Amino acid sequence: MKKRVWILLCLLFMMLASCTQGSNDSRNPSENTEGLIVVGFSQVGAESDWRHANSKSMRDTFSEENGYRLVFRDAQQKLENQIAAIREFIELKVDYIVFAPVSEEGWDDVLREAKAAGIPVIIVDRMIQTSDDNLFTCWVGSDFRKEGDVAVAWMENAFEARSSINIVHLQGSMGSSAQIGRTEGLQAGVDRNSGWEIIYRDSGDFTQVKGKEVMEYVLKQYTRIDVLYCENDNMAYGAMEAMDMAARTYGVNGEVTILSFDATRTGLEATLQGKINYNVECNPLHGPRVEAVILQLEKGEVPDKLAYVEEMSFDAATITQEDIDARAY
Ligand code: GYE
Repeated sequence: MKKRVWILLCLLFMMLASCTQGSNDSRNPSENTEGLIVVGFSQVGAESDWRHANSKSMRDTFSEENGYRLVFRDAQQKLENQIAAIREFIELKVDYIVFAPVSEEGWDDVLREAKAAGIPVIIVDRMIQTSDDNLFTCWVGSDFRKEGDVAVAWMENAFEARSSINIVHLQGSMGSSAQIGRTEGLQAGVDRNSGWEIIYRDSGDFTQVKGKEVMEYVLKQYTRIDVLYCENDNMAYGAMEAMDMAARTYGVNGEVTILSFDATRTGLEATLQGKINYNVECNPLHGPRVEAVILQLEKGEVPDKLAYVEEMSFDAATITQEDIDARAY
C-alpha cells in the first residue's frame, strides 16, 4: 500500500517537473498554432538591462494579437543551451528560427540541421563566424566595432593634451561580437596612441555583479586610473559601486573618466548626472526589425543579408533630459 502511494507521488512529481522544465513560455508551443506564425527564439540570457529590453521587444512583437506563437528559450549565457534550443525548434517544426548568439564560434553543425529541415534562420543582435553564409537567411544588429571606434574617437579628443593615460578595460562576455568589436576599437586606439596603456583588462561578463568584483580587485592594485573603458552600462554600475566603497572619484569631476556602452535609460541618467562621461548607444529594440524580415520572407521577398542599426552616442557635457525622455528602454 505504502509503495503505491509513493509511486503515485513520484508520478505526480514527474508530471509537475515536466510542466515547469524549460518552460520559458507558459504554453505548449505545438498546441493550436492554427493561423499563427511560429517563431522559436533562443535568447542569450538575462545578464543586463539591454538584454531585458531586447527580450521585451521580442515578446511584445511576437504576440498572439500580432499573429505569432513565440517559443522563447533563455540560454543562460551558455552555447550548449542555445544549440539544444535550436534543435528543439527544428523538432517542433517552427516556421522561423531566431537567435541572438552567445558567442561567435560553434554554429555550423546546428545551422546545417536547420537548413536540412528547411527552416529559415534569422540572427539578431550579435553575429556568428561561419564557413558558409548560406547557413543563415539574414542578420540584424549593431556594428560593435564602430561603437568601439566612436568611443575611442571621443577619448582621443578628451585626452589630446595628455602624454599618458592609464586605462582599465572591463570586457563583456568573451567571444561575443559585442565584446570583440568594442575590444578591437579600444585596441586600435591603444596601438595608435603611444601614451595609452591598458593597465588591467578582464571580463565582467556584462553583469553588474562581476563588474563590481573586477573593479574591487583593480582598485586594490592600482592607484592611478585615468580611464575605465567599460563594455556595458551594467558593469559600469558595478564598477561605480566599487569606487564609491573605496572612496575613489569618477565621472566629470572625478579621477576616473568612464566610457560605457548601451546607453539604456539608467545609463543615460548616470551620464546626465556626470557619473558616466561618454555613453555609446546600442539599440535593443530588435522585435519590429525581425518582424519586418519575417513579413518580407512571408511575401517571398529576399531581405538584406546584413542590416545594421543606426546608433548615437551621448556626452555628459551635452546630454539633456529630453534625450532621456525619448528613451523607450
Ligand atoms: O551591450 C550587453 C548585453 O549583445 C549588444 O549584450 C548586446 C550586449 C549588450 O548583455 O549589455
